[in-house]
Amino acid sequence: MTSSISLATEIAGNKLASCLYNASGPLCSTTDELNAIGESAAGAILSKSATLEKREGNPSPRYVETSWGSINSMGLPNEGYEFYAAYSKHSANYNKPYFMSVSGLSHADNLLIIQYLADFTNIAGIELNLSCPNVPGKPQTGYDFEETHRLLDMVFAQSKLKIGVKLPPYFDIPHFEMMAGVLNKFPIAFVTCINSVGNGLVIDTHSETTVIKPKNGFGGIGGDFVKPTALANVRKFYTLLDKNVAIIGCGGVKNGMDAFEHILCGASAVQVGTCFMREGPSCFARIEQELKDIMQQKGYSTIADFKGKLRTCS
Ligand code: RRO
Repeated sequence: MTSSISLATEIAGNKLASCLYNASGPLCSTTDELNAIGESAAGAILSKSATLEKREGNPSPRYVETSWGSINSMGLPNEGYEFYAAYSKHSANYNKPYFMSVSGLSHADNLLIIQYLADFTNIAGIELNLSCPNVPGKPQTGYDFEETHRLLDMVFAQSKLKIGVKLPPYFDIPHFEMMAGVLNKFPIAFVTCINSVGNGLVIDTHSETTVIKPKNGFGGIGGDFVKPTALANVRKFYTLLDKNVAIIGCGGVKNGMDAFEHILCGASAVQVGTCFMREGPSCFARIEQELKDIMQQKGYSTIADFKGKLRTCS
C-alpha cells in the first residue's frame, strides 16, 4: 500500500501536497493551460515567464521534440505580467500554491513587475528567471555574477513576496561557488536548477537544415540528455547554499526514478518540462505513483527520509 507514503513538501513557506509540478515554459501560458495544471495531480501551478508587454515570441518552428528530449527557441511568448498576476485570483480555486515566473527584458522591467505583484496575496512566490537563452541580443543574467548581484540588490530592497531564482546550468566548480556566494547574500527562498542547456544545435541530416528557425537553429536543450547536468547543479547548490534555501530540481524528469534522483541530490521539489510538454498534465499522477512505488520498495515514507542523502561510492 502506497497510501501511507507522502510526497508533501514545503517551498517558500507554502505547503505542497506533492513535490512534483510543472516547469515554467511548456503548457502554462493560457488560462486553460494553467487550469489544467490546477486540476491535475501537480503540487503547484507555475506560470510561463512573464514580461512587461505581451509577446508573440520567435518565429516557428521553435520547439522540436527529439528521441532524447527537446530543443526550443520560443523567445518568451507570454500574455504579459498583468495577465499572470490576475490569474492568481483564479488559482485560488485549486488547493495548491500558484507561483509566477518573471523574466523582464531589463532590470527596470523586473523591478516594475515585482513591485506590482506585491499586493497579490494569492501569489505564493516569484520564480525570477535569470536564464532565458532565447531572446536575441539578451545574455543570460545568471552567467554574469556581478549583474546578478546588482539585480538581486534592487529586487530584495523592495520585494514583499517570497523570491526564488531559476538558474542556468553551470559546468565549472568555481562558477557554482561564485553564484552560491552571490545568492547567500540574499534572503532567497528557493533556487530552481536548471533551465535548458542554452544554445544547442539539432540538425535534420535529410534536409541538411537546422530543426528550429530562430537564431539560425540554436536553442535550449531539455529532456534525457540534460539530467546529469541538472543533478550536478541540484547537488552543488544543495551543498553550497544556506540550508533554509529550498532547491527545486528541473531537468530530464520523465519517471519516478528521475524524480527520486533529484530528491536524493537535495531537491525539495521537482519540476517537469519536456515530458509534461509531450504527455500533458496526466504525467504528474503517473510520476507521483512511480515515485511512491520506489519509496515503498526502499522503505521511505516521506521525501525528508532521503532528501539530500546521496553518498559518494567507496
Ligand atoms: O521562452 C523561451 O524561449 C524560454 C525561456 Br523564457 C526559458 O527560460 N527557457 C527556455 O528554454 N526557453
